[in-house]
Amino acid sequence: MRKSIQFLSLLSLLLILGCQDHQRHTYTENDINIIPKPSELELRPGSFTFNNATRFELGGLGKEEWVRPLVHKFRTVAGWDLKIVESAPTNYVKLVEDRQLGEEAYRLQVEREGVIISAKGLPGFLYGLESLRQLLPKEIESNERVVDVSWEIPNVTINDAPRFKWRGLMLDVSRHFFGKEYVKKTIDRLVMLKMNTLHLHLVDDQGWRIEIKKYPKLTQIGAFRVNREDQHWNVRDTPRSGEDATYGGFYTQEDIREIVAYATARGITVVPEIEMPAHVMSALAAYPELSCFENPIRVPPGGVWPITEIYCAGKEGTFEFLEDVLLEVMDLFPSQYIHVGGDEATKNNWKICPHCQKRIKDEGLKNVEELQSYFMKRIERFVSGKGRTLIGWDEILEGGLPSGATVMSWRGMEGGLEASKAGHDVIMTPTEYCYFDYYQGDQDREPLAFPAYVPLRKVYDFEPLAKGMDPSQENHILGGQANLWSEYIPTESHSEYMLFPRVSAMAEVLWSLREDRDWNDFSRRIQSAFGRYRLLGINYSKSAYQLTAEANSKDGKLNISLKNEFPDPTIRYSMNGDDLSKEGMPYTGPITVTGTSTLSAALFKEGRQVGEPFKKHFEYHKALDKTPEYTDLYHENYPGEDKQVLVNVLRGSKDFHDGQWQGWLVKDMEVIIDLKAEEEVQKVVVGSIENQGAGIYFPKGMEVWTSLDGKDFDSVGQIEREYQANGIPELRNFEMGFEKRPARYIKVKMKNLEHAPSGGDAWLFIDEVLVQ
Ligand code: TNX
Repeated sequence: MRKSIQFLSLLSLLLILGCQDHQRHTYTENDINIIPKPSELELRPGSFTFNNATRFELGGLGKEEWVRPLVHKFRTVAGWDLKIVESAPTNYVKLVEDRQLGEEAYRLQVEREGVIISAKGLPGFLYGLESLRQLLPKEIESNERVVDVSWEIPNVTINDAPRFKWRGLMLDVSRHFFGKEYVKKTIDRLVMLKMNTLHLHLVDDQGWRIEIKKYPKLTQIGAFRVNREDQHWNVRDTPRSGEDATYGGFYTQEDIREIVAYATARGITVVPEIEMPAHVMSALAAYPELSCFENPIRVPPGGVWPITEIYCAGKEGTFEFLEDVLLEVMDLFPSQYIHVGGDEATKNNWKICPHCQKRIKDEGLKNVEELQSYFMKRIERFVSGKGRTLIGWDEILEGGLPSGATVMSWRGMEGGLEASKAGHDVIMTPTEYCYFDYYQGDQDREPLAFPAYVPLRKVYDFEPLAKGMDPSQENHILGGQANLWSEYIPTESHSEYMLFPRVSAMAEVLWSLREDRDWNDFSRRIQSAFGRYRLLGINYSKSAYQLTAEANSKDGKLNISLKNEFPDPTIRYSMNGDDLSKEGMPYTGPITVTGTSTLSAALFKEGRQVGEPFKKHFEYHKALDKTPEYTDLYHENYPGEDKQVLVNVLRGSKDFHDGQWQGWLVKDMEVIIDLKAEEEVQKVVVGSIENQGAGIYFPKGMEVWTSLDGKDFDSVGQIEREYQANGIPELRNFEMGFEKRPARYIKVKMKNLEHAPSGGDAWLFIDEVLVQ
C-alpha cells in the first residue's frame, strides 16, 4: 500500500514535470525586450530554467559582488539561496574571461544546460548580467515573493558592444540637492541601461555641493539658501536681511569617496563639474574677494539672469583658489575628465574692473571674450599638467578654445561640429534632444518644467553624429549625454519622473547600432520595460501615452485628429463626458465637432485605459472663422499658426509656443472683428496666459466696443486690473458682459502691462476672442 502511494506520487511528480516541460515557452524575437538593443542576437529553440539548484561559477575571477544582485533577487522572489561554486557541470551561470573581447563588450550564451557570460572584465560581465536580468520574466524585479512564475529564459547567443564610449547622464545637484543614496540608486539604474558616465554638476549659483577642506565656507555658506520653494524659480524674492539660509545640503569628502567607489565597482565614471567663471554666486557669497567688486551677496534662492556676479579674471587670488579647489577635486575623483563649466558668463563687471582691465592689457587681449578664453586656457594648463583632461560647455570655443580641451556641445550640434573640425573631442548634448528638464508631455497636464518640449520620441531620434561630418570628425565624437537640470525638480520622485523612460531611449541611442534604431520596435520594448520599472519602484512617466490633438477649422466646423507617439494606438473618445471604457467610441479618423462640446479620449491597451485621459472643451461663438483686423500687429516671433488663430475656437495650452497664441511686446492688443452680419451680442471673452518667469503678464485692462457700421463704436465696458505677482504659469479668461445689443463689428482692446516689475519689457499673449 505504502509503496503504491510513493509510486503514485512519483508518477504525479513526473507528470507535473512533464507538463511543465510541455508548457515551456516557444519564444519569438518579440519576447526579447532588452534595452538597449544588443548589436547581435540569435534566438535558438529551447530554453533554460533557473531553479533552486542553479549555481554560479565564477572561474576564479573572484568577483562575487558582480553576481550578488542577481542572487539577491532570486532570494527575494523565489526564496532560493543560489550558491557560488568552484565548478558547476550543469545548471549553471558561468562567467568566463575572454581577453579577445573589447573593453565593454560581452557575449551571453543561453543553452539548456545553463548560461555562459564572456567578457574581458568589468564592465562587460555586468552588462552581460544585466542582459540576462532583462531576459528573465519581469517579476524578477519584484521586492516580494512571487508565485506561479517560471524563471525561464530563451536560448540565445548575444554578442554585444557599445556604439559610443561616452554614454552619460548629468545630474544637477546644485539647483536642488540630491542625497548620496539617490545618487547611488541612479548609478544602479545607469548600469541597468549600460550607461557608463555620471556627470555631477556640483557648483552653481544656487548651491555649492562639495566639501573643500581648504575653503570650509564654500559649504558652510555656499551650500544653503533661504527657502523659497513655494515660489516659481524665476520670481523668487531675494533674501531678507537677517533671514536664515536653511535650504540645501552638500556631500562631504567621505560621501564623495563612497559615491565614487560605488560607481567604480559598477563600471561607471563620475565626472565632477566645478563651474567657472559664472554660475558661482554660491562661492562668491562665501568668498566675496573672488569677485571683481567684492559686493556682499547671498546665495540666490532661485533663478538669476543675466549672471553678472562672476569670478574676477584679473586677480591672481581667483586662480590660486580654483587650483586649490581643483586639487582636492582631482584627489577625490579618479575620472580622466574634469568639467569646468564655462557657460553663460555675462562679463559686464570685467569690462569695468581695474584688475580685469589690467589683465587684458598685460596679456595683450582684445576684449572680455578673449579674457574668458585666457581664463579657461590657464585652467586647462593646470588640469592637463595634472594628467587630466578639461571639459567645458561649448562657450569655451568663444575667443579661442584651449588646446587639449573636450567640448560639451549643448547649444545645438554646431559647437560640436566646430570643435571636432579643429581636432577636439566632443560630447553631444544638444538641448532639443538631451535636456530632460524640458516637458515630456502636454504642459497643461505635466508638473511644472522648463518651458520647452522633449518627448520620448524626440530623445529616440537623437543622432550624435551630425550630417556632413567626415570620418575624422566622427572619431572625435565620444558620445552623448542627457542633462537633468534641476531648477524645477525639488524631489527624488520628480527626478525619476523626468528621467524615465527618456533615459532608456538615450541609452539605446548611445549603445545600439544606428541601423537598428527602430521606433516601433523600441515602443514595444519600452512598454514592456514599464512593468519592470513599476516593480522597481521607479516613478516613471506615462506621458508617452498621452494623446495629442491636431485641429483645423473649415467652414465654421472643427476637425480634430488624435495621435499618440506609439504605433497603432487604440483610441476611444466620447463627446460630453461619457465614460470612455463603457460608452467610448473607437477612434478611426478625424472627428468633426459641430457645436460647443467637450471631447474626451484615451488610449486603450488590451481593453484597459492607459495614461491620463485627454479632455478639451470647444466653445463655439459668433466670431468663429471671421477675420480680425489688428491695430498693432502681433510680434513677428509670435504670430500664431494662422490668421484665424484668435477666432478658431481652439484654445492655447500653457505651452505658449503651441501655435494658438499671439504675442505683443509692450504694445496692446486691439482688434476689430467683422461678424459679416448683424448679430445679437452680450458678452466678449478673451483668453490670456501669464508666465511671469518668461516675461508674460496678464493684461492690465480690457475695453470692448460695438458698432453697426464699422465707423462709430460704442464702448460697452472697461475693466482695469492691478498687477499681481504670480509664481506659476496660469491660463485665464477675461470677460465682459453687457446688455444684449445688435452689432456687426466688435472692437476689443487688451492693455499690455508694458514694463515688467522685475525690469524688462512685458509680453501680452492672447489665444482667443470669443463673441457671444
Ligand atoms: C542652460 S546648459 C544652462 C543651465 C540651465 C539650463 C536649463 C548650460 C551649460 N547652462 O544652467 O540649468 O539651461 O535648461
